[in-house]
Amino acid sequence: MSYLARVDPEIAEILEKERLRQTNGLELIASENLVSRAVLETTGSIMTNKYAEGYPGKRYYGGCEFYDMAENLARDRLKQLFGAKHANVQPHSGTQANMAVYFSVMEMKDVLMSMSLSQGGHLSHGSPANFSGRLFTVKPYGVDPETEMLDYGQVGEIARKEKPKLIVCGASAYPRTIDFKAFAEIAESVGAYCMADIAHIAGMCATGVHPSPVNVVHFTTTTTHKTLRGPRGGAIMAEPDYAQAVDKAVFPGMQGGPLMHIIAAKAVCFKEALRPSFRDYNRQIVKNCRAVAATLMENGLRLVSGGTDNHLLLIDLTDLGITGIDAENALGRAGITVNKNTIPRETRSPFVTSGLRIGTPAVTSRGMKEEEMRFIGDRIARVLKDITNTARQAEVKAEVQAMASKFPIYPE
Ligand code: DSN
Repeated sequence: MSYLARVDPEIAEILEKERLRQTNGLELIASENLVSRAVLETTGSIMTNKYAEGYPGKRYYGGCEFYDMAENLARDRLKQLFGAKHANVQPHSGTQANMAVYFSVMEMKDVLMSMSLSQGGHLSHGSPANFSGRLFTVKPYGVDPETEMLDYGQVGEIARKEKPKLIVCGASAYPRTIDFKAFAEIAESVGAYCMADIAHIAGMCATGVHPSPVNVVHFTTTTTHKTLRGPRGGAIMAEPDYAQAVDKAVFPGMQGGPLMHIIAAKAVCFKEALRPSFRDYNRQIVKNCRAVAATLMENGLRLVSGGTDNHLLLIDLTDLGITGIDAENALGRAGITVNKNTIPRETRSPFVTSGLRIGTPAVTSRGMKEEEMRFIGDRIARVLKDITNTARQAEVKAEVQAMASKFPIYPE
């Protein structure tokens, strides 16, 4: 830090402000987490200095011998973690992992079937605003309007009608268990490829806390920075028949030089995820999310689908008469970071929304348990029920800071 402070005091000051924000507040964004010191150290290491286009043993630059060792470790550990037969750790992000799978087996205009963004899917699953929606013919499925859960019978019907080339399963705002076997069977019955995007639930899939799609579907994509607690990035696991196509789609198809400091940090993350304690950690994420959910419901708030099976929950703000954007801002003033989110049967734009998404990976990484989750659920309800009360928001912010200070992000 002393170098940075001397070279660029403005950025040093921003980093310090952000350190304080993370330390004093509660990060409840479902897709975020806090990396270990070892991952942080590797991410900021000299491994950032080199180009390594290509793959281990087949690079387009000299001097890659240690980069090869790091990438091989990352690939082997990812395979071990999920029991996968082939792994590619080069995608810079989850979206790029998805893009590589699409390009490995699809042509432009082919039919892509996926969960629509407004019902819990992801931008890269075919949103018209994203490359995936512009290049492919997208046929969406959603959740059942009554249960707000996936209806596999309905997914099968859409698949039989639309005859997709690829079915995507996986979501970024779905609080329930996903039946990957059901998706694989539907895909098989219509001769489609099946890809599971487990970006949100990868840590749970790796540890058996959620069923894993690896070796069930043809392709599994993920990010490494959510429940896996690694650096920001993506990865792909594929059945051996598609290994070469996937590797070619990533490089040279879609990316140039891999981010080797990130790949080395992915290797560290996978090693940490192979420890038995990582299963306990993922179990605690779910227990914590259930505790927040129970507290919110006891306070009269409605949750989409009536609860959660995983690391996230969605609050339907309709009955409170407030919008997602106003709720996000009010909680932000109270030191609680969340994001507005569309909910099933949404009537508002994605910039306004009628819902809030809340997740427990980051607070669980700080060592918080059910007692703290009840505190969090209670304070969220207090703020949301009187959203214009800025004095209450200030009061909650002080309480949040006092509670958070007992759970340092990087204890000495
Ligand atoms: N943007 C991420 C999320 O918040 O779910 C997914 O990539």
